[in-house]
Amino acid sequence: MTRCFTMLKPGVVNRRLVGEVISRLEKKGFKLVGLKMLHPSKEIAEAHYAEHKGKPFYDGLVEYVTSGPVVAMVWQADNCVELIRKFCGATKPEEAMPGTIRGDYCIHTARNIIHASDSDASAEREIKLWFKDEEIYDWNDAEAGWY
Ligand code: FUP
Repeated sequence: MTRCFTMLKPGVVNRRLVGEVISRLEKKGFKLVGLKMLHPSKEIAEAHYAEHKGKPFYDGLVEYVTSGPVVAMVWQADNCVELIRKFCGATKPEEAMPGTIRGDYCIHTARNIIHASDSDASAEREIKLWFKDEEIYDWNDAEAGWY
């Protein structure tokens, strides 16, 4: 079992798509082990996107992510990062396949509605950044064998 950090960006909350996106992730079979809504500080947004510091889109990205509440989640599954990245689709909406979250719900890269960790190492770093240990619930999954 591996974990993936995901974040529904402020546009998802504004557009009333929170339930829809979470529902799609749940139906796929990912196990939700952490969930919270918060308005990110500049500090956490900058730490989260540190690898992009200095790039032309960085300031706008931090401004967007701190512009309102986000929904932060931790999902668990075998090959969780790879599966969730596929499920989210390409970073650029014009490259994201229909049927993926980005392919179905956004038009602009800068508003691509969801973040998902891009490796197990990033997932570990991001989960530590956004969640306390006691906010993760590895509940007993009686249905695990059906996915
Ligand atoms: P991803 O891992 O798919 O979220 O993509 P990146 O880490 O490359 O980019 C992080 C975020 O920066 C994207 F979700 C949106 C934003 N971005 C832009 O606004 N313009 C770009 O050209 C690339 C990324």
